[in-house]
Amino acid sequence: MSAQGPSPTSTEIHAGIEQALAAMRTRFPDRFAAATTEQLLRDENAKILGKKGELTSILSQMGKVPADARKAIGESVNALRREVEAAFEEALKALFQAKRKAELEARPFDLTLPGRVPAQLGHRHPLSIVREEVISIFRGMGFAVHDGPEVELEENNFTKLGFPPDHPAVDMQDSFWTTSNHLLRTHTSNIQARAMSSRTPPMAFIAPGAVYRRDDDVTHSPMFHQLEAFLVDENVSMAHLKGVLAEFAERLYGPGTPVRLRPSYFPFVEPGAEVDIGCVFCKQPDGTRVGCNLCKHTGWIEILGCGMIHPVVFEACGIDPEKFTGFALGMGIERIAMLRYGVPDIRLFFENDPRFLSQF
Ligand code: 2U9
Repeated sequence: MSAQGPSPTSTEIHAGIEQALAAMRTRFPDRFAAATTEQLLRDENAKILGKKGELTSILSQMGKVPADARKAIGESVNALRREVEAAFEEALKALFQAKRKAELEARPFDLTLPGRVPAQLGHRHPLSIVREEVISIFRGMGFAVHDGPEVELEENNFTKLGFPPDHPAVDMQDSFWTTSNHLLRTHTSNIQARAMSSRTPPMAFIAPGAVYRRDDDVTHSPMFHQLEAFLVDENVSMAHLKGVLAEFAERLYGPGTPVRLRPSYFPFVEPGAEVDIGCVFCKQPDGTRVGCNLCKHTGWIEILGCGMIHPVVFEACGIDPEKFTGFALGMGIERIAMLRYGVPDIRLFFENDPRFLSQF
């Protein structure tokens, strides 16, 4: 017999535990509600669920409970634990929301402030704009688009195009040689030389790309871009060439743009011609051209060169010149862009100065 009276029976212990659990269940919502900061809430949670918490101490009495009652108590304890955990998460969320609300109310948004201007968006380079426009015009006429290497054999760049070895363009001084027989292509005609050497006509394609020449002044850059058009079939005549030129001029510069051909010499064509269009800068509403600085007061502007492919070129590329004829034309993309936008110096295209590029 102890001084405190008889020790409780296991049934009494069981009842006592259930009572303690019931008391905790009614109290913990108020305890969480009274915690006004995250730390207070966490402390309160630890007092219930922590290692030395109330629920843990209740569990420590389980040893004194008869085995057949342990299952029921275990279930009650686990149920209460889940309720407390859920209530803790709820209370934590409510605290965060209240804190955010207080922050927003303390620093209200000023809806009258101007929005932040997004970083300036980039756009295509003026040369890309013009190149894509020219490509799309030729694609519309049924020409395919072909590519080729920028470092090329002398054979494909000069020999097959009928350049004699002593032609000034073949000279060391005028081209960028990488080895004794390789150079940076001086025109995109290497693409045509390759196409003719590996395939048989008919063929109609354009060859756009970068080309390299030892030149550097306001209208010449050591690297610039060409676009050549090329068509080979039986019975192709200069009339087909003129038809393509007229269509091209109208699509690029507007309906009714006049075109004229002036005889000229290029080693890979015969006959060869330079093509002018009626000046787009001094054209009057009645269609007459009064002359301006850009057309040097002639009313005409040169835009490209062209001609009928020389039989010698066909022979050098293994195509029968008795059976096939064809035309070719070539233009400098920079020149077309300079005329289009009134750019006075070709070097501006390659300096990447935002003050220049942002104008397009
Ligand atoms: C092959 C046969 C013929 C392409 C042609 C031109 C005339 C021409 C210049 C325009 C300005 C070069 O960029 S530029 O300096 N080009 O005048 N190009 S005929 O003739 C060819 C091409 C390939 C096999």
